[in-house]
Amino acid sequence: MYKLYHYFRSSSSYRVRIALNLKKLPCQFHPIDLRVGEQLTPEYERINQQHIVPTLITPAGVALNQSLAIIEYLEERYPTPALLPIQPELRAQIRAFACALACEIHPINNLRVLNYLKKTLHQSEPAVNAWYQHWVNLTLIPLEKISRLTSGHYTFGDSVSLADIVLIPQIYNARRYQVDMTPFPTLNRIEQNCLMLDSFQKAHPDRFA
Ligand SMILES: N[C@@H](CCC(=O)N[C@@H](CS)C(=O)NCC(=O)O)C(=O)O
Repeated sequence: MYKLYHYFRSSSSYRVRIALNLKKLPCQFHPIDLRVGEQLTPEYERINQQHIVPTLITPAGVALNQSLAIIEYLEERYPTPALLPIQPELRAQIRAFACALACEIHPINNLRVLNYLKKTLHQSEPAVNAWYQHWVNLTLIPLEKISRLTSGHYTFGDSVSLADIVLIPQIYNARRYQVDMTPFPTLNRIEQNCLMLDSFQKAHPDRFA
């Protein structure tokens, strides 16, 4: 059985929960409460030296870090249902979409970055929210344009892919920070379609609050 160390509202944890559900892998969930700094304890450091969630422990007891690496591991280990198509060009485009979210937006809007703005640089709540919204919009605007060209029922055609797994948690997070989502009708439509799936519903933060 897999064991996932996660936090309910963490978007990178949410990604892995969706992937585990899509692959139909039973998993035991172990909450790490980021609000009280549980990610900073020496116990957690043994399995995640970066002090961030998620960490997936394999049935053989190996600790895996970094959500995209974990999802790629699951894809290699359990190829069906596939989260990436066979065509190399399409695979690269889907990975690029996922990277735009996971590597451009996420690192600068992460909890520790927002806390640094608040606590160390003494920025006000509205200033921190403006920071968050600015960087989300900068990437969602081009992703809306891309998804108009690539989407069917989901971000790339009619099969759920890595792109959807990364997109849906980011949209959830954007709503939490009051990002106006009305300029992104295609992304909203994809979100609605994904959230009709059991694998996405069961991974939703509300289920773990
Ligand atoms: N690139 C990492 C990001 C992981 C990450 O930053 N997780 C956040 C929650 S979404 C975290 O644990 N933050 C703790 C902190 O900022 O102190 C991944 O994809 O797994």
